[in-house]
Amino acid sequence: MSMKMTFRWYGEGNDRIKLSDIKQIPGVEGIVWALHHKMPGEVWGLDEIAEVKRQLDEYGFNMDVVESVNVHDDIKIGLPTRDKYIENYKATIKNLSQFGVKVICYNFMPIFDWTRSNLFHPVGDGSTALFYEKNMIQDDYNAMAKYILDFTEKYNMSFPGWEPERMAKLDELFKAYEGVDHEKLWANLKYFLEEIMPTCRECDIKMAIHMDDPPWDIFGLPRLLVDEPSIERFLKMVDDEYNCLTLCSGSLNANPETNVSDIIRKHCDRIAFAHIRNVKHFENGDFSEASHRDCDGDTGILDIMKAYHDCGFKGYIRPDHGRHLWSEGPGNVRPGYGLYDRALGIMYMLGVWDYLEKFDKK
Ligand SMILES: [Mn+2]
Repeated sequence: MSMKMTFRWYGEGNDRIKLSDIKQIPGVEGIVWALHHKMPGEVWGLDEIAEVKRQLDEYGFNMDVVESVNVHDDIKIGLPTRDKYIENYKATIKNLSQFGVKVICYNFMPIFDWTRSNLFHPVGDGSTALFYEKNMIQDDYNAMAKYILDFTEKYNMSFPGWEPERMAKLDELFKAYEGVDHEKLWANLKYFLEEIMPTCRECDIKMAIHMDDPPWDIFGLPRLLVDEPSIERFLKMVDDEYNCLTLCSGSLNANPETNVSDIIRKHCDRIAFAHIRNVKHFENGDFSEASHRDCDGDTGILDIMKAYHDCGFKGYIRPDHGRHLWSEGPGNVRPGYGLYDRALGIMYMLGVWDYLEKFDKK
């Protein structure tokens, strides 16, 4: 058994890409999915999950990986009400297990999910990509949130982790996180994982935490999963085979000091899910997302594929964000999640993988 290629899809009526289009990309076995209308903390119902299964079954895709079941802020803050939301999380895990789900990707970032300053930055060849301008993401969280929310409102979209209901209460949220420093957040993450691990074991579902993106504190909020030492700390803190990683090469390599392939070689047995993406760095600390081709960025896509191959990786892989190509642009594409560049990324990754399988078999 080898690694399994997947493709992220935002669901019927929420994603312009059709399952029938994804079916034509060679090698895709599964859809990385979620119930995107659910607020963090809500239980995912059996009927709702069954409906997605029906849609995916029609094309022969598995639904093994969910991204994401979002964690309620009260759990991250460590409020007494967290226990209620943790019970709900367990109920969702149990319901997902009835449909054969194997991996739940989630993150433990306070308030903001992935953060960028420009969603359609010109790459130079006519395409656009997500861009991070370091100077723009420092003090004024309202300006950054306004940029993202104006976009989602204008084009009638929602981004996971950027629910308008939550974002409307940003000042309140920041107040609630006062006093939640790195150590407090680590403790709250440990509490959450220790509570749910028995359910994960019983249901045979791996929890796979996504790295923080970008991998450093923003707006004074602590971020935990940022480099190799913090990954090591995380895995030792709850040393359980169901406590795993979604290793995101692009998130980690936003810090050019981080060597992603070294992390893969060290922790491969605990990587349940791999996000593969390339990042191009600029001297002033800005970065742009790039095509999956190794030489188009600095992340080391060839080294990453080789590391997974050498380790005999059997988990799930997906291309992470792609550029927006050809006619894709604001209004007709979900930023980072167009069809074409992610399909090209899959062909590049499978090309490398097939070559290694044939000529570099250990
Ligand atoms: Mn990712």
